[in-house]
Amino acid sequence: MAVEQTLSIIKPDATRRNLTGKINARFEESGLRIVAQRRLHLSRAQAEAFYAVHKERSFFGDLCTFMCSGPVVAQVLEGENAIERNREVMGATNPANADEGTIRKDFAESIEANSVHGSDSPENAAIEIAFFFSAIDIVG
Ligand code: IDP
Ligand code: MG
Repeated sequence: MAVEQTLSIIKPDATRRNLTGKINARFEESGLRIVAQRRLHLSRAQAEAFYAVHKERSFFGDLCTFMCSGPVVAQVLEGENAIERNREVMGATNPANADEGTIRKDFAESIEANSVHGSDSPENAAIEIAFFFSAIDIVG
C-alpha cells in the first residue's frame, strides 16, 4: 500500500456543534495524519465550484446552500491508503446506512448535513486538495 493524501472537509453542521476536535481525533486514532488544515467560510460560488461534479443532481442547490451556511474546516489527511481509509472512517453518505463507530453514524444530522466530506479517488483527491491548498501549505 502506498502513502496517499486525501481532501477532507468538516462540514458546517459539525463546526456549528463544535465537533472539530472530536472528528479530528477519529482521523488521528485511525492512523491518518492532518498535514494541512484551514477554517474558512465558503462563498456560494466556491461551494458550487467545489461540487460542480454534482451540478445535475436534484440536491445540488440545497447542498451548496448548506455548504456555505457556516464555517468549514478543509484539511489534507495523509497515511497508508488514506483515500479509502478516510471513506471507512467517515461511513456511508446516509448516516442511516453508516456502520457503527463511523463519524457519520455518530455525528451526522441527515444525508445532507453529514458532517464530513472525503475524496473518492486519487484523481479527485489531487483536484480537491489543489482547490484549497498550495504545496507550501502541506507539511507532512
Ligand atoms: P459522499 O459525500 O459520501 O461522497 P456524494 O454522493 O458524493 O456523497 O454526495 C456529496 C454530498 O451531497 C453528500 O455528502 C451529502 O452532503 C449530499 N447528498 C448526497 N446525496 C444526497 C441526497 O440524496 N439528498 C441530499 N443531499 C445529498
Ligand atoms: Mg463524494
